Amino acid sequence: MPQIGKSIFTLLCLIALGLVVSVPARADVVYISPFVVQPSGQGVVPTVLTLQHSGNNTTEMGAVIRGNGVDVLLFPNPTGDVVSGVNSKTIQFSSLNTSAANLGIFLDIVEPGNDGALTLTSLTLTAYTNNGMVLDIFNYTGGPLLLTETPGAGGGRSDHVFGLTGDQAARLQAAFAANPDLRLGLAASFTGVAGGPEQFFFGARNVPQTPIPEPATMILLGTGLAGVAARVRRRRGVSRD
Ligand SMILES: [Ca+2]
Ligand SMILES: [Ca+2]
Repeated sequence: MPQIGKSIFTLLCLIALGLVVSVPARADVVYISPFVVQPSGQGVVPTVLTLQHSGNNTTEMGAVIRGNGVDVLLFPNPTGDVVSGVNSKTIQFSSLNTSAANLGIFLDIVEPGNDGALTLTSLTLTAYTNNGMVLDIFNYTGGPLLLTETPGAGGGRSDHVFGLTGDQAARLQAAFAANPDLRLGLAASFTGVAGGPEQFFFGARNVPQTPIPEPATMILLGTGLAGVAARVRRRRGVSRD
């Protein structure tokens, strides 16, 4: 697609995201911290958006929105970065069993490139009714954010988490109280992408993180287990030698 056409298409997508109704976008989504949850694959966590860059393209962008009672995928990139099916779908807020204040937008990076990092350039959480009316829009406006994948992780393990500011969480909670069918959609974009797919899923932020053993710890752990096994064998008078 020519550059001008791409720009217009991107603009149309942004209009579809933010200007369908006159809800002003605000700086409401904030980066919280690294956060490791594992497993975090399909069917285990409520995945909302999965992006996969194409070929040598180093950007990833796309969105899943709600319209007329069905989910709609938006592909601002002509390469089509949104992975369809269960990988990208709006999520009913009630199914998350968490408060808006405790809502986590988890990111599972898969970035096997040299730097193991990518840069998040935008992130927008949108609340809809089930039939697609926009209730509220929450934007990350913190500027380009360099994010590194948890070493040795790959897919199926989240790396970072975002959340809502306190006052905006209260807005979402109020919208949910008034609209029990409230659904959440997501839009995101990255640069510096060499791998993928990148997966976003929702969850509670007050869950325990998955401990990631350091390599040295794992060696010690292995040695310790071998020692325990040897003692057990001696105690039982069993020898495999
Ligand atoms: Ca990961
Ligand atoms: Ca990278």
